Amino acid sequence: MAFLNKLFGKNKDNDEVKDIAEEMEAAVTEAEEAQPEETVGETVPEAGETVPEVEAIVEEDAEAEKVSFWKKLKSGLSKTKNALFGQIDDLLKNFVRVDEDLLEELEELLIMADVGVNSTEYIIDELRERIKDGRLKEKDQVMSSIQEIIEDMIGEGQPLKLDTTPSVILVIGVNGAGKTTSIGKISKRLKASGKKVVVAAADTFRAAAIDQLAVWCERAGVEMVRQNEGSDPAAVVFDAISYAKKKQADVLIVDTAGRLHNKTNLMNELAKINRVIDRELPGASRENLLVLDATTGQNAILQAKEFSKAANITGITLNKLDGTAKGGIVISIKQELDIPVKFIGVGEKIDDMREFDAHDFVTALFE
Ligand SMILES: Nc1nc2c(ncn2[C@@H]2O[C@H](COP(=O)(O)OP(=O)(O)OP(=O)(O)O)[C@@H](O)[C@H]2O)c(=O)[nH]1
Ligand SMILES: [Mg+2]
Repeated sequence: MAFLNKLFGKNKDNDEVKDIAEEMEAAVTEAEEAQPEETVGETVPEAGETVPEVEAIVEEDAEAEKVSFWKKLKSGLSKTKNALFGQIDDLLKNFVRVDEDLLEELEELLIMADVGVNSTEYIIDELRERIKDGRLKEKDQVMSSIQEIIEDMIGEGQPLKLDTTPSVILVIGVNGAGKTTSIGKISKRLKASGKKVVVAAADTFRAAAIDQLAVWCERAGVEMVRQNEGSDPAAVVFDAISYAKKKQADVLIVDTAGRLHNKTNLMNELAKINRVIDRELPGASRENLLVLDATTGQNAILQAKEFSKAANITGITLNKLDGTAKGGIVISIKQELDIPVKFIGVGEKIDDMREFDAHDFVTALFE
């Protein structure tokens, strides 16, 4: 049943749909057994044909998934919200007018909440500007003004650019930032959108790194190319590129080590992997995703500056937003690095990641 396979591929973990699909498949088999061949064609939808009831369930499920992620995002950002906006709320209670004194206190709060010095200055200057031109008069407009300013600062989310077959996503970042986990999550999302994904296990340094990645690939239902621990990561990437070409994969995702004997080794290794990709896949769409751990706050900015020396970072995956009060780092990233945040992670499970949406993010912080 091609259309049922298609359905499973589209939503592999959807037990409800799977159950219904299985029931339908059983019913179809029964019908096939009971009836002559010619009449079966009339009752069984052809590949690609829509089955309205099942389509509706798939849509409902996507909606439910969206709602559950929104809840996770909101609860994940609650510490940041309390640390930052809860305090702004308290601060506003002590002020009657919107004046320089209030701005000064606000400035301190924003800096304390990991919004970063430059971003804070920008926000305060914008507020001052709004006070001057009369857009901000009452203190109950302060919060919505900050919300608007932050949303403007962060800008629109930017999707991955994966135009060629294969395209390449190189995943880099310090150890423990969540690279391997993110690869599992991203692979699942890409697969669900119909892309064929191959993953290269190019973190050959850490014991068990390859097996850990294999588990994530299994969960995501994608193939992985591996060599032994200790082998040359660039050679793994070379193999994986050949395999991706042979299999006509849409996307090759490369896991890398977060720690080597020293930083220079790490950066040299990344540069070498980059050269292999450039040589073997000239003209391919490339994403160099830097994975950052939101709980490290401003330190994440320093990491980004360091990694920028080894690779042209095209996007950031910001993980562990759940349970940190340092979510304000998103604002700093945009302001200080001008690299788009492409994904955010709010948990350890395979569905705990989404494409970054500035409006959703800021709304979750303020609502
Ligand atoms: N709470 C939470 N934990 C996360 C998130 N993303 C990753 N983690 C956890 O962070 C830890 C490290 O994740 P990995 O994916 O192994 O990190 P890595 O960057 O591959 O680490 P190395 O391979 O050592 O360089 C794991 O325990 C993950 O479960 C997230 O969004 N939220
Ligand atoms: Mg890893």
